[in-house]
Amino acid sequence: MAASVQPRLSAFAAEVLDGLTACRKKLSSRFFYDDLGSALFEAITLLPEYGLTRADERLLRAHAPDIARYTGRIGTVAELGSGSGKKTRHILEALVRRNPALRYRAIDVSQAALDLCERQLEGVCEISPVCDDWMQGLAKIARQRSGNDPLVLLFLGSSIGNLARSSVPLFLQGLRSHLLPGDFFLLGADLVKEVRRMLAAYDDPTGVTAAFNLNLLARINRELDAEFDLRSFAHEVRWDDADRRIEMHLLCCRKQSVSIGAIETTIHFEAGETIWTESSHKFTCGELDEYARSGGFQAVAAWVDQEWPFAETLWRAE
Ligand code: AVJ
Repeated sequence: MAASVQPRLSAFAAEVLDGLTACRKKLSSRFFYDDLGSALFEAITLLPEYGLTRADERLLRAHAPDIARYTGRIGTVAELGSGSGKKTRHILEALVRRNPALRYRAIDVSQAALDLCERQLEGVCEISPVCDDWMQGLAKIARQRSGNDPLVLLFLGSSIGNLARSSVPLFLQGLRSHLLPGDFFLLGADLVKEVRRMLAAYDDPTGVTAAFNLNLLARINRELDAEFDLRSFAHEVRWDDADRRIEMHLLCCRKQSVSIGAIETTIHFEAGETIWTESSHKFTCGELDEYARSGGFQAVAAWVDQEWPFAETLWRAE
């Protein structure tokens, strides 16, 4: 009999197989952002309880001229994740004044996200997006640099919070390896604040964040031919004081088995068992300064929002 040809699993299918057959079930928060998930995240940024995005934008709007004063004339602004373009506009407008030939290079795996961002920022400066994962996209930009003007790398919105704390130094060293001495790194990071406020930011009463979390199971149903009954799972949010992070879980409310066609597997759940779907770490300013050093950067300046403790920190590559 001819050996059957096993189609290679997609990254999502491989993650679902790994994560749901582990002894503590988990799924990577990377997979939240399909079209519906991205739309739900945009809705989250409008929630009164989720102060993070507004704090980030307030800081960039208020301090873009200060940031430009520190960086001076810049040739390229690169960004990890394209975002909506709304926050980045402030930085680009301040920097293009010092260099009309400024080039903006957003890096994202989603072409749709890049298209949207490009439309939002049309006319501000030259835009050339890079559709790739962060590290490879940055490597490409490093190879294609021309001229002697330094580069500013943006990593906004506390996306860094999704990384495990222990993996942050290596991640930063990876970024640093694609930069030259004199380049800059602008990092937006959410700070530790009252537990009550942090929990509310991830557990809004309208249920938008719950929908964002549950959409991960809906996505498995849609893309991997599975039969999750979404109504038997509940959104759960925890604060881990030791690791200073918000955790999101999907709590299984009854004992059940769920078949997932694309990976030819049935997953068993006990009542009360959870799937861990996200960690959002929260930082202190001192900790961010230490990260700068561990990554081969020197902390140059930091701005903190008064309404919603959130930090914008500017580092220079050593
Ligand atoms: C986009 C990763 C910064 O962790 O706060 C929002 C995602 N998750 N609500 C965060 C998110 C639940 C967000 N980041």
